[in-house]
Amino acid sequence: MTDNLSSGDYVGMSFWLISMALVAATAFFFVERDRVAGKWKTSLTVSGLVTLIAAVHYFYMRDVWVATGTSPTEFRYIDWLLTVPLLMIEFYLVLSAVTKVPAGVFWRLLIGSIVMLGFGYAGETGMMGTTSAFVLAMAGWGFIIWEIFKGEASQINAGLSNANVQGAYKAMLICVTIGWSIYPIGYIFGYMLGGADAGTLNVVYNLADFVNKIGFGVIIWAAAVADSE
Ligand SMILES: *C/C=C(C)/C=C/C=C(C)/C=C/C1=C(C)CCCC1(C)C
Repeated sequence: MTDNLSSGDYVGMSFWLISMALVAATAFFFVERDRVAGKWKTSLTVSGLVTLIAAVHYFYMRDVWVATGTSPTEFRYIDWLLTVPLLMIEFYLVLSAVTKVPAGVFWRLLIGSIVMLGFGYAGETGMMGTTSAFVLAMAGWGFIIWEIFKGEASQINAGLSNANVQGAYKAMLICVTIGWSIYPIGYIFGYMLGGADAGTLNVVYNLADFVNKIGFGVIIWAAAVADSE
């Protein structure tokens, strides 16, 4: 696909902007890894992997959009299927930087993610009714939120004596509740309320990825730097 970005294609431009921001963020997280204490290095590596995986998907998604003007749903969900579990691992890693965390925390967050994304995909591709798929995907997301607000992860965090980790945990929690809510809002407008155009849906998803992949990594980076000094 070699079609060019045309001057009025703002959706295509948003794909382009986000992909470049993801490339820059990847370089940043990998280089900054040198600056933080050993226990934080894996967290920064994972942040860089999230933005790297997303950057590559964004190159393909942009091509699909520019060439066809349709939603690159398959690439988007393959990206989410890889990056969302990696973001969930971050909760485990950030807590593990300062204490022992049982693997169950990670498994519950992973299961919630897979339920959320599996039903989201089924709804977006017409394998299921859009409303029933939405309800089930919301349940998966609710399960994640429950784990980090009230479940074992939150109890471990409450028991810590490290203000940097707790600050990062709180900011990550806000990301997963407020930042992530942009996706179901996009879905509602895209598929439920009579259906918005594909362009609106993609701009919303692109903006959400910017916040929740780069912003999420920056939160962890800031805590890691503060805790290493
Ligand atoms: C980097 C990509 C991220 C953080 C993607 C997150 C995606 C979601 C939180 C999607 C959630 C959805 C619902 C809660 C219900 C409707 C279907 C989805 C999949 C859009």
